[in-house]
Amino acid sequence: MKNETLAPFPKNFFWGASSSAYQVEGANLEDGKGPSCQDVKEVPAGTSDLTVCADFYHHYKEDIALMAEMGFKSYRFSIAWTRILPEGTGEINQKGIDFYNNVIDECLKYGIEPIVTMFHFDMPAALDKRGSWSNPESVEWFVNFASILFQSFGDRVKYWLTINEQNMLTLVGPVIGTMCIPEGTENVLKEIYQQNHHMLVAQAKAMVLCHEMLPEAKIGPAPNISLVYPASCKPEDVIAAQNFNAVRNWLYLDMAVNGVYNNLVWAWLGKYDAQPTFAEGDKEAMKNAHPDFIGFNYYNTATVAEEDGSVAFNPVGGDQQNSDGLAGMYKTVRNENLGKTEFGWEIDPVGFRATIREMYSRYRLPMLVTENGLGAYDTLTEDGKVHDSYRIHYLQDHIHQLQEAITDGCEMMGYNPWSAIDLISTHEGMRKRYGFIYVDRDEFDLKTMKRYKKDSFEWYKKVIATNGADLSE
Ligand code: BGP
Repeated sequence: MKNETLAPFPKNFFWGASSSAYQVEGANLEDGKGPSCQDVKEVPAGTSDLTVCADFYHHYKEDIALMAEMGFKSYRFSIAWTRILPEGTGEINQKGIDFYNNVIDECLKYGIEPIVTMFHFDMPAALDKRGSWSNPESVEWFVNFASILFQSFGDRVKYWLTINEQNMLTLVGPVIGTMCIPEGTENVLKEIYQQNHHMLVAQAKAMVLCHEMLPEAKIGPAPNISLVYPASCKPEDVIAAQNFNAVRNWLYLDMAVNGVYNNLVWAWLGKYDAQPTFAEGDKEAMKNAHPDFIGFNYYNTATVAEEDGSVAFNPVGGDQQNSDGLAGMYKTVRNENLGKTEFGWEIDPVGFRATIREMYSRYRLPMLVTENGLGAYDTLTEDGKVHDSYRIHYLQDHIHQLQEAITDGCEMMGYNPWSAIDLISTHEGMRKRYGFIYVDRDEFDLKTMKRYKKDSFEWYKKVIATNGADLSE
C-alpha cells in the first residue's frame, strides 16, 4: 500500500523513552535493596558490572528534568523488585517505595506519564535460590509483588507493563543473565517452558488483579516482537518462518491476548516431551486475563530458511536479535537487503511497519512501542557534544515507518525508544550506548558522571514539539 499522504500522529501520543532499573539506577545494594540475579551474575569479560550504571538513583531529578526539557509525554521505566522486597517476598523496604514515589512524582511534576514495567530481567537473587520461575510458587511471588505496586503507586500510575521481553527470558536467558535451571534437570527444554508457563500465569493473574484494584488503569505485556521473513518464496522457507514466528512472537501474544497456547509451539514442545504442566486453575486464569494494549519492543526483523539438519539442538543460543536457529524448526540466515549496526543487529525500519501491521491484524489492540533504538559507540567531543547523526537517522526512519503504519489503520499509543539516557547494555557493557543523554563514564572508569545533551536530544525535542510532523535533522 503506497500512502501518498500520511495520517498525523494521534493527539496525546506518548512520545518518550525507556529504561530499566537494573541497567540505569546503580545503587544496587543501597538503602536496603537486595541483590537481584543481575547483581550476582558473572558479567561478560570486559564489561562493567551493574553497581553504578548511570547512577540514576542519585541523579533522577536532573535526568527527569532533561527528559522534560525534551518535551517527554511519557517515561517508561521499571521498578526493581528487590528495592521493594529485598528478599523477593516478606518485608517491604520503605526506602524503595520512597524512591519510586519520588521518581513518579517528579515525572508528574512535568506532566510526564509514568509507564511502569513491573519486571525487567531482575529476579530477586533470594528467589533464584528457591528455584526462580521453575518454582510453581513464583506465580504467587509475582502476584504479591504486583499487588504491592498497585497498592503503593496505583493512585498515580495509570499504565502498567507486566514482564519485559518474556520471550527473550525464555529464548536467550543465559546471555541476559536470567536463566536459572535447577541442578539435575533432565529435560532442559521442558524446564524452560515450564518457567515460561509460570510467567504466563503470573502475568495473567497480575492483569486481572490490576483491573480489580485499579479499574481506571491499563495494563499490557511487553514482549520483543520481530516479524520473521522467509529467506525465499520456497514453501519450506515459508514454513520455517512460520515456525520461528510462532516460537519467538505469537506464543507470547496468543497467550497474553487470547489465553491460548500457540498450536505450532505446543506441537513442537510435544516432540520433546516438553509441554508444560498446568496447575489447577491455570487454564481459567489465562483465559480470564485481558490486556488493554500491547506494549512491544522492536529492534529488527529476522530471516530464516528451512532447517537442513545443520542446526544443533540448543534452545537458548544467540541474543535478543540474533538467533542461532532451532533444530528441526528453522535456520537463521543473513538478510542481504539490510544494513547492520556496529554491534551486528540488522536495521529494518520497513520491517517495523510490517511488524506493527501484522500484530494489529492478529490482535486488534492499541499498541505502545516500549523500545526501539540504535546501540552505537558515541564520542564526547572536547566541547561537550555528541554528534550522533547515525542515531537520528535510525530514529527518523523508524518514526516514519510508524507513521506509515498509523496511516495503514494501526492504532498506536506512543513511541518510547531505548533509551532515555545512556545505560548498561544487557551483555555489551557501557560502550554500547542508546541514550539521548550522554553519561560521562566509561566501561570501568566512572569519570565525572556528568550528563550531556547529544545532537539527538535537540532533534527529538523538535520531533515531540511538532507531534512528529517535523522529523528533519
Ligand atoms: C532489550 C531489553 C533492554 C535493552 C535492549 C538493548 O532486549 O529489553 O533491556 O538492553 O534490548 O539490548 P542490548 O543492551 O543488548 O543492546
